[in-house]
Amino acid sequence: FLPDPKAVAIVGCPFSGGQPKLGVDGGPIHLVEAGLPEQLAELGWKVQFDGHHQFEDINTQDDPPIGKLKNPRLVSRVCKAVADVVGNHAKNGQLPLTLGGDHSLAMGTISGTLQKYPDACVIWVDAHADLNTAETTDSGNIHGMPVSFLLGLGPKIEEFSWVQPLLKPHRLVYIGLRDVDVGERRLLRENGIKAYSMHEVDKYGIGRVVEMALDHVNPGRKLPIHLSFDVDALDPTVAPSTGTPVRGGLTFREGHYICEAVYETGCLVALDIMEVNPSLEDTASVKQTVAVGCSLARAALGETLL
Ligand code: B3U
Ligand code: MN
Ligand code: MN
Repeated sequence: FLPDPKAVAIVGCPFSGGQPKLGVDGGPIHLVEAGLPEQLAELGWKVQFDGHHQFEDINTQDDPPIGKLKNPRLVSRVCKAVADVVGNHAKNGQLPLTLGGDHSLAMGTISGTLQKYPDACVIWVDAHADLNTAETTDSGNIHGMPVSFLLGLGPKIEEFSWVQPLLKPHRLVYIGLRDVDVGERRLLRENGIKAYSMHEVDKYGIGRVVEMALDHVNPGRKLPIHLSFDVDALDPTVAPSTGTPVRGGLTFREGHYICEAVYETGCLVALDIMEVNPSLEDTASVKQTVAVGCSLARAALGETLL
């Protein structure tokens, strides 16, 4: 099932409609300007990057909330477009690398991956579970909800009817959680979704946690893997420029170890690097966060293994 040996397609998604803070749409632009395409080429990848994705403009006046959901039409249409772009790259035998932008985009990227690889599993690295439904969400920010759409949890919303609930709870695993809402905890429990929080990272170490996570979603290491990495999984001292930093996160090495171990399986078919926000914090912090985003991507594409 593996993509053409070493062909990656960078999907730049300057999009911020899934959350309220300005600037996260600058993430992909900074990651590319920092030289990510060239860095991947240097690792021996054939890199396709045709410029950042252009999204249709939907005026906020024309996009009132549906229930609590904010910018629902905009988020839905953008994610649908991203699903098709990612799906087409996958069908082409390329590994889509999506640069966010906010994490609502993963509703699109994972839908795209599942078009080509219906049995793919998902490793979701994040401080948050992003599992709220239209019922459980407090904030109404859709970047806190993409996983529930992919799993088909919660009330059906006409606007999002294009999202096929193809992800099965036992094909999803979380690493890095430490800020999970009450409703999300219930959903994790009720659906038997495996999650390795920072507590487990401390208890077992990152090596054991990644092994257990892989054993859970991908027992024989035969299934395709979609790795969706929210940089807020990292400690704010490591990745400060992100919309919702939470202290007590992954170290630089723990984050990279996850990427390396996933690369090592030979099963990686799609990668997201999300929630880099270059308009938050000082210049040095932005530079550091962008550099970390690039090096996570390189680690997942084989840089650190000799
Ligand atoms: N769970 C909260 C907070 C949140 C989720 N994802 C991020 N923040 N980045 C929510 O809004 O759903
Ligand atoms: Mn997230
Ligand atoms: Mn997060």
